[in-house]
Amino acid sequence: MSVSETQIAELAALFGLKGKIKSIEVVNYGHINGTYYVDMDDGGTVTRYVFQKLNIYVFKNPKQIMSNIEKITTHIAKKLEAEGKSRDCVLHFAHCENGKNYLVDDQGFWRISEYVPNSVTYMSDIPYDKLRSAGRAFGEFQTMLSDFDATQLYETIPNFHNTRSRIAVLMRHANEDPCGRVDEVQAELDIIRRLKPLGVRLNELIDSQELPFRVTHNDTKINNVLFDKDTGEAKTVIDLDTVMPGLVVHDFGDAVRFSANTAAEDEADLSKVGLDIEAFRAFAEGFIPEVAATLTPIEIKTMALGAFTMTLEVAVRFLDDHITGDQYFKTSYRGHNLVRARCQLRLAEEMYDHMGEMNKIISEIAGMPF
Ligand code: GN1
Ligand code: MG
Repeated sequence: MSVSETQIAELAALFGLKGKIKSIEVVNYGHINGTYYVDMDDGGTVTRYVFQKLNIYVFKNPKQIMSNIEKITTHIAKKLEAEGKSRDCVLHFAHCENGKNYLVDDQGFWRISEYVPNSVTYMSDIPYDKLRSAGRAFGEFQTMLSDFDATQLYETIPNFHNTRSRIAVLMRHANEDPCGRVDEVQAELDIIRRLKPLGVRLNELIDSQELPFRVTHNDTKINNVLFDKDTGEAKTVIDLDTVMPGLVVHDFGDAVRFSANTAAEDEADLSKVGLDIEAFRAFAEGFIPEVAATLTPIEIKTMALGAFTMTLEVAVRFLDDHITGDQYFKTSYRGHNLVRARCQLRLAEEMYDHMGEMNKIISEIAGMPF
């Protein structure tokens, strides 16, 4: 995907940005949207902006996403202001003359946010103190939204973290075999069948209304946290596309899935993949104390289950994308989604085997026997 300088200049003008384009850089972190850093030079003062073209295959209703984001960022900004905290702790989006925080052109659906200055992200080998700090940031994000009225939000991707329905969709596609790729994934389908009873446990607790929905982030990869370059502390939670009603344990779990893997999310050598229990502990030490007071005991008791469930679920999603022709996640090579699925399945198995150990750590941190 490429974008021309003329087009970026047109967008900059329509969003009312000042100055001339100095440079454009393609950013390759996320698996979904197209992202560019654009430096604008206004008489010698250079300001960086993040231009994003939303993936409308994934986000069928991008205007609803931007409506959610507007409400959430306004809510958080007001709280930060009341507490006298820095405005960098929440993203700011540019608005066009008509007051909208997005623009549709012949290329797609665009939005622009201000780049948070002096910030850095981490992808892998994240030091434990940084994980602890990221845990605090996601925990704080959760509590800042604890009094937000969830009925104001659109459910932008229905069933996003409905693990049972994700597995059902995968099995249906496995039967249909639209790309002739199902023969090569029988072993993976067997692992999913074996892990499914525990994988749908959160669904059962939702059905029985033992677990409450809250406003959650739903995409808590550690590279969705910006750290301050100088202090090393996490300061801003980004990627607000999937903020909608969900389980707090999904947010905890997805962060652990990403950060407590001894290997990258798409490691092909499965002997390198495993659970880094100290990384798990570090993230939990940051997250749990921030949220504990607002949660019910069962939400705390299912944190480790959340980690296992999110890992299994994303494996299911990667495998589903592989057998249906790689339409959802961006891939770098043929078979990339299968490699990702295998890696995540191995990690899910590891978590399954270490559930007792993970629960013990949560129980210690929360000061709650279970
Ligand atoms: C996608 O956009 P990004 O890369 O932060 C995906 C998440 C997955 C993740 C796996 C909207 O997140 O749900 O967990 O890839 N986002 C969406 O790396 O589907
Ligand atoms: Mg995302």
